[in-house]
Amino acid sequence: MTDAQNYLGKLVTIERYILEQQQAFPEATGILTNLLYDIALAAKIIASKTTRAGLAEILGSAGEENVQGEEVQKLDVFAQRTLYRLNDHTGRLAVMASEEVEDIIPIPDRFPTGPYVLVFDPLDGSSNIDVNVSIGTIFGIYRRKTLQGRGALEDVLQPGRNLVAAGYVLYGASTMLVYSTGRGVHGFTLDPAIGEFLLSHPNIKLPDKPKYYSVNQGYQPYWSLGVQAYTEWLQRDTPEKKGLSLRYIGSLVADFHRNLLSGGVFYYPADSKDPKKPGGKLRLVYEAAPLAFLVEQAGGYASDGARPILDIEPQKLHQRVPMFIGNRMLVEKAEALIRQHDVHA
Ligand code: AHM
Ligand code: MG
Repeated sequence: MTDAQNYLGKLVTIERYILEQQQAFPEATGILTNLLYDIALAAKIIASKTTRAGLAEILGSAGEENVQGEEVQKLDVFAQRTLYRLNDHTGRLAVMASEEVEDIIPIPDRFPTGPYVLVFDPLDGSSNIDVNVSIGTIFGIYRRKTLQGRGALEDVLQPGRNLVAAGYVLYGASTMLVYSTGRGVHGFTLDPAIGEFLLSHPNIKLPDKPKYYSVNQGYQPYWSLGVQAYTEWLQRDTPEKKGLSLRYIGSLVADFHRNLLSGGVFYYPADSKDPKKPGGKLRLVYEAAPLAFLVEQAGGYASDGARPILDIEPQKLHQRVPMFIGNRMLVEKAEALIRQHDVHA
């Protein structure tokens, strides 16, 4: 019986599912399991705030404070603080790093450290927050490399291949948490009535027949010849596939999630529009590597146009990287056309 059949029609909470997965590893300490619970809890807290996002200013009496006397926080700041506060004192982490924070985030001296490293983008798709369009949280978990003490930069600067778990939370029409610990990709939908994430998408695999390509086509004039040729190839019927439809939300998590379920490719290539950002827009550590881990677990592939995202050793915390991610056949075609048109251009 497949995993999916096994769980069909059953009410399975994320807690129970993670615990059952852990039981396959008798040597597991439970630390990773608890870390995943903490992230699920953070997701619920952030989700409850996102559904009230537009109300903050109305409820706030003087603009700066809401009715409870709390400062009205921007959602991304709130998400950052929530993830930090739930994880700084648990003894499970050596260090954290966030897209919102310039340096690594140490565990305060008064708390114990643990064996794992948490990297996250607390609220991705910031341009969509104010217009009530889906946004997301992305996270990755590594084992620490340093042997003792507070974690260091080298614990964070690991290639995606070393990830032990990764996932995202999508705050959309419903809230979903999708994660992998290297044994398939599993999706849970939050039932707000009972406050539980319930298993809704066990063992997600990319469909064989892709439907969508997702890219900010507004930058087309600034793309390389290879990326232009690739886009044109995606649009046409070819022996490998039917021509794909364009869908672009501008929230990485939402665009990735849709393509994961429907098949397709998302790309954010380098472009010549902003000379300050020659390497694309997305961040290797917080965005590209965790999603690359997930896509491989779902049978797909992620590349920077030349090599697997998962093989890239980050040199800097906030390093940007071009990214092509989705069905393997589609991403390999991007590599081929870039090789053909750009490499010796
Ligand atoms: P952010 O981290 O500032 O939110 O930026 C990342 C977002 C991604 O969610 C999305 O894929 C991309 O930026 C969209 O960028 P653009 O508006 O250039 O298409
Ligand atoms: Mg981001």
